[in-house]
Amino acid sequence: MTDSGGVQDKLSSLLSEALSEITSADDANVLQLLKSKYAGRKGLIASLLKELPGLAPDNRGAVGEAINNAKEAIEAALESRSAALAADRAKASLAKERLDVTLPGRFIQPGRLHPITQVMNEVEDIFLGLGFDIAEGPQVELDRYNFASLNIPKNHPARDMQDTFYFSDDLLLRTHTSPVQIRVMESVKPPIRAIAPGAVFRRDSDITHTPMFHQLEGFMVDTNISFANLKSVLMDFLRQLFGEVGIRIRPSFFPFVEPGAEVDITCVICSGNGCRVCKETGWLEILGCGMIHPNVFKAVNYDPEEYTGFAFGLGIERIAMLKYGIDDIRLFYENDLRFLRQF
Ligand code: 2U9
Repeated sequence: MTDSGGVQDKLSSLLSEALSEITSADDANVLQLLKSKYAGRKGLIASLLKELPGLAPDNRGAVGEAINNAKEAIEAALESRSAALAADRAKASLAKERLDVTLPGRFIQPGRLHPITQVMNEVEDIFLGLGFDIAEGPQVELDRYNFASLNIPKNHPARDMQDTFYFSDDLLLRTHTSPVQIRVMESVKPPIRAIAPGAVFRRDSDITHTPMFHQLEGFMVDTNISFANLKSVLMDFLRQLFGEVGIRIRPSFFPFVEPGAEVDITCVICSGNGCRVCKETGWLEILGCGMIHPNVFKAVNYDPEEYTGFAFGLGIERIAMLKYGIDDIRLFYENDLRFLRQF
């Protein structure tokens, strides 16, 4: 027979030990361990309860009740200590992670379109307004589209290894966007009114040439298209792009047009008085153009007796340089943000 006084003594020392350990616990893991040490299924309270059957029957009720009270006291202490620790943690993190909602936000530098893209878009918009469609084609081209169909014979200097990037005898990087127009004419019948904007490639590099640059070519084909139509479209375009400038048209030669011409505007830098940019002439060459050569029509199976058409081409970088007074084309491709942010 176990002595009930002995169990009571054990219980009261267990309780005071538990309460003192719980009040001095300073982290949630320690509390968890204390919970299983005292109040768990195999804890000290449970092992005291196992001693009940050994007590005199008269004492069992009172001792059992005392043990249950002690268990409840321990559980209440665990709970209140756990709440106190949680409150301490919240207070500490509030003190450490302070958020000042009145601070100004960080400025994010907005992106912008590259100046060449801006000028390209501006030129495209003018021609869209004149009723032209936009056509595109591959940058890696066949000799046939880039040269042969454009009346550029085998021995023409434009085919020279010094100008063209070749992959093989037959395959090259397009040197102009003219092959796009050949592809358009092969796929549809006139009337056609389209522009071909895009990157082109030539083996050339100095302050006015980069190996990759952008062209915008345009053409119009129908019955009875004349040089007067060409002149009117180009004058309209140049007035929209540059305002009320002087315009002159000079004869010139390109293998894919006949007659061919070049168009000048009065120098935008010196207003025609003569300066370094216009080489003292007062004029700036702005684009090339002409009436599409009958041999080009024959190459796409158009009857040159039935159809006529005009074509023109301009370099976007050159337009951008004149528009913004930039004297070195390479600035466009150095990705210096101090330069690019100005546009
Ligand atoms: C087809 C028929 C004719 C397009 C033309 C020019 C004249 C011209 C230059 C401008 C500056 C090239 O970028 S640049 O160096 N282009 O002077 N382009 S006529 O003539 C065509 C095109 C396609 C089927």
